[in-house]
Amino acid sequence: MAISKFAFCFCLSIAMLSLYANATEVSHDGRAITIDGKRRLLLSGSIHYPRSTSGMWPDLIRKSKEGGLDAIETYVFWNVHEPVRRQYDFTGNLDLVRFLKTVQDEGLYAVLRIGPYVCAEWNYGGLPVWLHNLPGCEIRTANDVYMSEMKNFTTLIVNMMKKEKLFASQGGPIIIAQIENEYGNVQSYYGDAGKAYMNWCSNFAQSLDIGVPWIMCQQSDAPQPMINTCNGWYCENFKPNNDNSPKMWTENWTGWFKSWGGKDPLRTAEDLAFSVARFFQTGGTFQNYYMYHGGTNFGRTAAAYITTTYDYDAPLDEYGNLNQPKWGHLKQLHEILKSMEYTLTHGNITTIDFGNSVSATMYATNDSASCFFGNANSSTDHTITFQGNKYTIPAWSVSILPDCKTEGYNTAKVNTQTSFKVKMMNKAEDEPESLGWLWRPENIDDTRLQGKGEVTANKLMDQKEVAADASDYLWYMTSVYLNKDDPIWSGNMTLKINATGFILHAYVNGEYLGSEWAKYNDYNYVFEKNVKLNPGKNVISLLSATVGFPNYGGGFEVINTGVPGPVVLVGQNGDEMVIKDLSAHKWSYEVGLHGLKNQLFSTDSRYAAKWSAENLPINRMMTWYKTTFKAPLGTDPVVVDLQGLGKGHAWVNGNSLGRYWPSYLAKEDGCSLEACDYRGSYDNNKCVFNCGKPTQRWYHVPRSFMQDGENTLVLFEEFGGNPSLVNFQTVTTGTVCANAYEKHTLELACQGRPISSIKFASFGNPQGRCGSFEKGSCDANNVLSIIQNECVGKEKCSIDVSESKLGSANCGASVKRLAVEAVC
Ligand SMILES: *[C@@H]1O[C@H](CO)[C@@H](O)[C@H](O)[C@H]1NC(C)=O
Ligand SMILES: *[C@@H]1O[C@H](CO)[C@@H](O)[C@H](O)[C@H]1NC(C)=O
Ligand SMILES: *[C@@H]1O[C@H](CO)[C@@H](O)[C@H](O)[C@H]1NC(C)=O
Ligand SMILES: *[C@@H]1O[C@H](CO)[C@@H](O)[C@H](O)[C@H]1NC(C)=O
Ligand SMILES: *[C@@H]1O[C@H](CO)[C@@H](O)[C@H](O)[C@H]1NC(C)=O
Ligand SMILES: *[C@@H]1O[C@H](CO)[C@@H](O)[C@H](O)[C@H]1NC(C)=O
Ligand SMILES: CC(=O)N[C@H]1CO[C@H](CO)[C@@H](O)[C@@H]1O
Repeated sequence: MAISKFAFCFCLSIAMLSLYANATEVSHDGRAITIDGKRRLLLSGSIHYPRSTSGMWPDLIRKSKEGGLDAIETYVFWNVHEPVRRQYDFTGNLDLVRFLKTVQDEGLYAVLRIGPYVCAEWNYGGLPVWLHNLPGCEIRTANDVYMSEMKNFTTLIVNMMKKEKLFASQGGPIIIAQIENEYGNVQSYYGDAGKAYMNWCSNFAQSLDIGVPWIMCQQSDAPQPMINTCNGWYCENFKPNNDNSPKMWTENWTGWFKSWGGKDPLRTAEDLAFSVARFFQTGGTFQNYYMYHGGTNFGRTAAAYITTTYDYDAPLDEYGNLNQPKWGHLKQLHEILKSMEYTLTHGNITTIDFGNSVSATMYATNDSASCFFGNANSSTDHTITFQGNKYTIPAWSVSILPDCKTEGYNTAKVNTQTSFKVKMMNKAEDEPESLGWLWRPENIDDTRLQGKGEVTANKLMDQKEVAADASDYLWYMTSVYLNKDDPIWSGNMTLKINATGFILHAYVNGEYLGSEWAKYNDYNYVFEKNVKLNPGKNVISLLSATVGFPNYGGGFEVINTGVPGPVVLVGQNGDEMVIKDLSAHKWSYEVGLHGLKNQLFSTDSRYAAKWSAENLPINRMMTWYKTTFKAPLGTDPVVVDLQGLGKGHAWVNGNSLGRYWPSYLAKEDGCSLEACDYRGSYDNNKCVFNCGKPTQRWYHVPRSFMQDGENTLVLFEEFGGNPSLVNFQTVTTGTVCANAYEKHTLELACQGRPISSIKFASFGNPQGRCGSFEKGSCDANNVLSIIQNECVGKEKCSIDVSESKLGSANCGASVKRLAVEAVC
């Protein structure tokens, strides 16, 4: 059966191919992906289209191409495309077809990871929450309801791609597609049904007949012809499960994401380049950066406790600027790897092990040879003798010798400038020093605090079930009648609530009682507070607020959310503790907030006029604020500084900037930037910074959200805060530092602005790091004035690093370098 099915598909793809004049034939052998019969070494980078705006796409893709990428990889985000079952949205930054056409227009290939489970620190892993509420549905396993929905959406996407001729087999950019995602990591949780589901995914994908190879990442048992691929910080030891599958790395984590309360990640350019070079040293031929541009979690797209910024310390920063030196150091690596494409995809591979984690790998064809010298020793530089010559390989680095004689690149020797960004005001003319604010209370007093909702049930319900993720907010409301004879009565009682996942605000009889919340990866918590109740009726109103749903792990889809309970009153009767369980009381539910339903954030809200400038409140919970502003001058990216606010949501001209939470400080300890050593294995706790500061203070306002003249910023402040310090800033390059070794070229650029001065320049063995450079024991005399003459007043300059240009440094035989710090 299976054989005849494959034969059938094969005929169809040939038929399909012949229909398209520009069709590209994509296939593979055990060595590499082949394009029109030619083995290719492919460098790819992830850019998720909903994490930027369509206006940013051409620039992001151009910078990716300039950085040496061949392909852009993206997931497809089901929950934003089908927010309500069978109601679709492919507009604005959800216009997948336009994104892929932009990739094609820039001359790059695309890798489409349809999933449609995508993980990605994306709300609910990209699955629509309504799936959870379909009767009989079990997610990501052999379940007919789920498989039918997954099939429906995946088919829709594939048909859309085919209609627009976007597969390479039709002349389009898509060379590879992915079904499911990292399922191998959780398959055992689903038992035999997991295995059956995985096989079903494979057969289903094949049946879609797209004419390009399918991959399954982190799926060591992927059946042929699916190619199993690797995700991780390092993939040098990965082996595909079939001799006919090339060694492919679908996610090389360029940095890490950030959670509320978490610190800022830094993965050094040296270590990232090392991991890439190791992968190609050990036979890899396809490599994808996760992320190449991370971007922003606009709206409510972030997964549980993930920040609104998704910068990821990627080669392009959140706003689309070059993250230097990472971008440039990788660009140079890509150029040298590309120059070796033929030998790396055809040559015989010979590896010599020198011990102490040092090895040399030669790729040899009949008429050329290329070499990698790898030193995976995290502490010691090593010198090897290879074909009669001596080579020193710094610890935790790879040297690349395209001709096996001359070092063309070493991953630890960064010859690219480091840029430090600064934030500037750039206020438009007549913009006042500080913004003027209007406000409105969120309307809860005569409704929610009275316990009035639209749905009732005699139980506590899961937030997914009641709200289906239509809003962050869900009210849980109940009444409790007490008289003074009640055994619990003591005038001193405790309200105790088991809650999970989110934030809980509790009100009793119209009075605010307190709040409590979960933490990233630590979802269960108990709210416990003394409460004074009245004889007679008492109203308890609980507001549960999501900060995104979990996205990862076996069973993430069924994790309880909201207030699963129990909700109890604990009282004292003499010495006896009395517990009154309210969990099975009649609970009344209301999804969302009045201000959200009435779109107070929208410029044409019918409440637009009903704001007040009087008695502007500070530190008041459940408060709406509004102001107008002019966009900062220039074209640099814009951020809004929300310092002083608590937690909530922000909009500019009705466009969501995402959730904000500047009052959530990153943990105090564990920062180690000063001691950051690129050597040794990276993980997300290494080299972190921003300890004790707001997890996220600045929020991206894409230029396309703003217009000339007046713009409106609306904030919904849930916790209470002070908007008086809020202001708009532009992000621009402030300081650049560069280092280049002798025989290289040092390049400095201020991103479109002139270099205003040179703070430091030394040729010899300068010490320290950017911002605190010092001269070493040897140094050429006139370097500062040479660099000043060449660079000041120019947007960029380049200097050949040699004694003939810079003068003798008197360092003897040791390797010399030029270090410069310039102010933009
Ligand atoms: C998806 O399901 C709807 C019915 O809900 C059906 O009309 C449609 O044809 C299905 N789409 C595909 C591609 O199967
Ligand atoms: C690193 O090199 C040192 C010095 O040669 C050696 O003692 C050590 O065992 C090496 N470590 C590894 C992991 O190879
Ligand atoms: C090398 O030469 C041999 C003999 O001429 C030939 O069979 C082989 O295909 C060549 N290999 C490569 C990689 O060019
Ligand atoms: C590659 O290896 C094959 C098989 O070991 C050998 O026959 C061939 O000569 C080698 N070619 C080169 C260029 O080393
Ligand atoms: C109420 O009870 C709690 C603990 O049960 C106790 O700590 C607190 O002091 C009591 N308050 C009053 C006013 O009795
Ligand atoms: C409520 O939370 C407490 C503290 O984590 C825990 O001991 C208790 O078992 C929870 N109750 C239920 C029913 O989950
Ligand atoms: C899929 C995968 O390799 N996941 C790894 C990602 O990195 C974390 C942290 O280093 C590991 O724990 C995971 O196993």
